[in-house]
Amino acid sequence: MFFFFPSLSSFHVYPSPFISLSIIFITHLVTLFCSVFFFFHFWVQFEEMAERALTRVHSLRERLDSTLTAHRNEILALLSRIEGKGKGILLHHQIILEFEAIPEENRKKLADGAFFEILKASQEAIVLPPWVALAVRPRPGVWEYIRVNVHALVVEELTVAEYLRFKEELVDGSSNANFVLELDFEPFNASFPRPTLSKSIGKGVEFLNRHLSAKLFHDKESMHPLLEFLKVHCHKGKNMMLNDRIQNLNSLQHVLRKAEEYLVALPAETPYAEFEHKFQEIGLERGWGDTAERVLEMIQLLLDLLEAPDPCTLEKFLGRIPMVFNVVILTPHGYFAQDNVLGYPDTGGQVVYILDQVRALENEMLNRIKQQGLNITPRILIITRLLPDAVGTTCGQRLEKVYGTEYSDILRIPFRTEKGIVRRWISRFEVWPYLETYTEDVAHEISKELQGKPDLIIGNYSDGNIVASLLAHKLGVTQCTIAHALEKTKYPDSDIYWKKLEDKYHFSCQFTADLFAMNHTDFIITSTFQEIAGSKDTVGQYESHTAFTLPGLYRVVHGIDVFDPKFNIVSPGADMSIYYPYTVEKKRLKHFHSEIEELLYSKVENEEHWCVLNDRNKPILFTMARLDRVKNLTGLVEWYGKNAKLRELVNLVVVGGDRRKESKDLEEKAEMKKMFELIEKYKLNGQFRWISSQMNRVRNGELYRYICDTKGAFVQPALYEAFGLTVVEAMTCGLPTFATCNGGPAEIIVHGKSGFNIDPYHGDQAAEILVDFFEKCKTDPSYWTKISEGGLKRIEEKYTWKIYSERLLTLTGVYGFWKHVSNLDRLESRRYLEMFYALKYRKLAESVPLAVEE
Ligand code: UDP
Ligand code: LCN
Repeated sequence: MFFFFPSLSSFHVYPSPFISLSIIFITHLVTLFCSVFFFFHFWVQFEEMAERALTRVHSLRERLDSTLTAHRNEILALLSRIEGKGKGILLHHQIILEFEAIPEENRKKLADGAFFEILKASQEAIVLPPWVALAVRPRPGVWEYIRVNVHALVVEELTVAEYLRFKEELVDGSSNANFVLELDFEPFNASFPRPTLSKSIGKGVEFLNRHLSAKLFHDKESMHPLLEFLKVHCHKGKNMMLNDRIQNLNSLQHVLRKAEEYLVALPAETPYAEFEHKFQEIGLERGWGDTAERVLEMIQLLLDLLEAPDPCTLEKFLGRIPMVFNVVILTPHGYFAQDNVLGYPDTGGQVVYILDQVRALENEMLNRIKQQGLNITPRILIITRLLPDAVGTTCGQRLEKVYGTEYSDILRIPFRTEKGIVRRWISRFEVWPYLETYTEDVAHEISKELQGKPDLIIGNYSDGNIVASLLAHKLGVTQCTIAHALEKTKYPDSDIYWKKLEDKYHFSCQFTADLFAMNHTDFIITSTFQEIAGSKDTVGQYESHTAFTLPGLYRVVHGIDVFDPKFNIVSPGADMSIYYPYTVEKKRLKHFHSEIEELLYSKVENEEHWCVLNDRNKPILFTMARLDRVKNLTGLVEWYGKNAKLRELVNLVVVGGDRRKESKDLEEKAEMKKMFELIEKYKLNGQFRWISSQMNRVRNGELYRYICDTKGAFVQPALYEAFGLTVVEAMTCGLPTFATCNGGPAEIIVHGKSGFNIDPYHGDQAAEILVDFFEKCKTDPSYWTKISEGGLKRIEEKYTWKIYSERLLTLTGVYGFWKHVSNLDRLESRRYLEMFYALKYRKLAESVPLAVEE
C-alpha cells in the first residue's frame, strides 16, 4: 500500500539536525496520512466486494432450486395461492399478506429458508398462469428477475428485458414479441466508475472526489486539466485565478511557493488589493481570497493537492474557486408568487422550497464572492409562467423581486402557441405542448436580463427539468435537477397501465421528460436517501425509473442507475425566521393570536371555516396540505371519525382546499365532496374544524406554535409524500409530528424519538398510535416535551437551509470542474438523448390537447 511513495531517505544532505528531524517528522506524517487514505480506499473496495459477494454467491435460480427440493409442497401451496389470484400484479405488501395467510406450520418451515428470503425481497409479482414472475430486490438499487412455472415447478432466471416483456403480456397478450423500442442508457456509463455499496448512494460528490484525487495521485499528468481549468477561468472576459505567465505545473508550483513565502510574512488581515499587482506579475489573478490569510489558505490547499491529492482537500479547493455568479432556476407550472398562492392545486412546497433556497443561496453566494476577494454582483432568476389571468396574485407581473434578497427576481414568461398567449392556469399535467417554445423564449429573456450566460441552471419538477435540460444543452452550462416528486411513484402501476390514465394525466410525456432530464443533467439533488433508492423494503422514486415499461410506447431496460455519482442528498429546511420553537417567547407573534383564535374557535361557519370546536381545553390534532387525493386529509378525518377514544382526547383541525371559490381541479373537487360526506357520516361538528387553505406563511408559523400551546400534534397522513415540508415546519416549531411512513417523512422522523411514523394504509393503527401518545401525555406531560425536543434536535442536525446552500455551491464547483475536465459530458449519450427527444418526446408532447381558453 505504500509503494506509491518514494521514500525521502536523503535527509542527511541537510546540515542542521533540527531540519533533519523536521523532515523525518514530516515524512512520517505524510506517510501516515497516505496510509490512512489508502487504507480507507482499500477498505471501501473490500466492503464493496463483500456486499456484492453476499448477494451474488448463488444465483436466484440456484437458491430457489435448493429450497424447492426441501419444501416442495409448502412452496407449491403458496405459489398456487398467488397464481390463484389470476392475471395481475401483486405488490410487496400483498405478497407478504399471501405468505401470512398460509397455515402456520407451513410458514414456520419456510421462514428460515432461501424461499422466504426471496419472497421478502420481492417488490412485485406478475401473475400470468401458470407463471408467477418475481422482481427481487436484495438491497436498494440491486434487482434480479425470476419466474416460476407453478404447475411444473420450473424456475427460470430472466433478464430485465425478458421480465418487462413478460409483464407487458398483462396488457398486450403476447403481441409484444418483436421490435419494441428498448431504452438503455447503461452502455454510455459503462466505462465510468461508480460505487457499488448501497450506503454510498446519494454521496456522489464524495465518490467523485475520491476517484479524481486517486487519479491525480497516480498520474501527475492528470494535474494538467486542473491547471488548464484555472487558466481559462474567467468572468465576463476577465481572467481569474491564473494568467498566461503560468505555463506549466512546475511554474505553477514555483509561483505558489513564492506566494506562500510572501504571504506568511504579512499580517493576516492585509487586503488583497495591497498585493494584487505583485501577484499579477507572477501569474496570479483575483479569486484566491480577500485577505492575506484567506489567499494563503487557498494557495496552501493547491500546494497540498499538487503534492499529495486527497478527496477532502480537492473538495475544499474546488468549492472555493469562484464559479457561480448567475443562477437560473426553472419552475414553469403552477401559481408561482410570494403571496396568496399556497395551498392552490400545483402550488405547494415547491414554491416554498425555491423561495427559501434562493434566499439562502444569495446569502451564501455573497459571502463567498466577498471571501474570494471579488467585486461581482450575483444574480438569481427564478423563471416561471406568466399568467395573464392572475386571479388576485402577482402571477401576471413580468419581474418581481424576491423578498429578503437584493439580487434575486422572479422572471415570468408566458406560455404561447401560434394562436397567442395562454391566459389562464393549466394543470401541471397539461403543460407539455408549450415547453419547447417556452424554452426558446426563456433563452431569449435570460440573455437580455443577464447580458450573458448563467453559470448554473437548476430545474425543478418534470417540466422545469426538461426545460433546464434543453437550455443547458443549448448554452453548455452546468445543470442541476431537483425532482420534488416523481409522479410515477405516486400513482401505482401508472407505467404498465399508462394508456388508461393518459387522457387525464399524460404520464407518457411526463415519464419521458423525467428520463430525458435525469440522464441529461450533470448532477441531481434529492431531499432524502429514500427519494433515490427507498429503504430496505421500499423502492426509491428514482429507483423506480431503473426498469419499467410503457407497453406500446417503449421499454426501459436501463433508465437510470441509482449508484450513479450524479446523485447527492441535500435536504431542505424551513425558514427559521418564520418557523422557530414555541418556547422562544420573545419572538412569539402574539398579535396574531386573536385572528388564529377566530380561525380555530369562532362559532361561525363560512367559506373560511366549517364546523365548530365545542371544547377549547382539548389539545388540537392539526394538519395542513393541498387538498390532493394523495395527501389523504379525508383519510385522517375518517380515522378520527371512527376512533371514539381519539375524539374524546383531542379536537381535529384540518387546513386544506379553498372553499372561497369553485375549484377547477378535479381531485380537489372530489376531496371536497368527500369531506362534507364524512362530516355528516361521523357527526363531526363540535370536535372538528375545517379551515380553507391559509396563505400567510408568517401567521402559519405562529399557528403551528399556537397548536404547541394546546399540547397538540401535527399529522401528515399522505398515502405518499416525496419529502414533506410541513413535517419539517411543524418539527422546527417544536410540534410533535406524526407522518406517513411512505416517502420522505420516514427518513425525516426517527420513530419514537423525533416523532412517529404512521401507515396511511392502516388508519386504525395510526389512530391508536395517536391515542397512545395523548394518553401518555395526559399521565406524564414531560412525554410531550421529550418528543418535541427530539424533533427540534433532529432538525438542527440535518434540515437547515444554511447546510443546504453551502452544499449546493460546493457541488456546483465540483461538478463544474468535472464537466470541464472529464468526459462526463459525453457526446454519445447527448446524441442518443437528442434522438430520444426528437423522435419520442416531441411527438408525445404534441399529442397533448392545448388548453381551451374560456
Ligand atoms: N401550505 C400553506 N398553506 C396551505 C397549505 C400548504 O402555507 O393551506 C404550505 C406549507 O406550509 C408548506 C407547503 O405549502 O410550506 C406544502 O409543502 P409540502 O412539501 O408539505 O407539500 P406539497 O404541497 O409540496 O406537496
Ligand atoms: C413536492 C412534494 O410533493 C413535497 O413532498 C416536497 O416537500 C416539496 O415538493 C418540496 O420539495
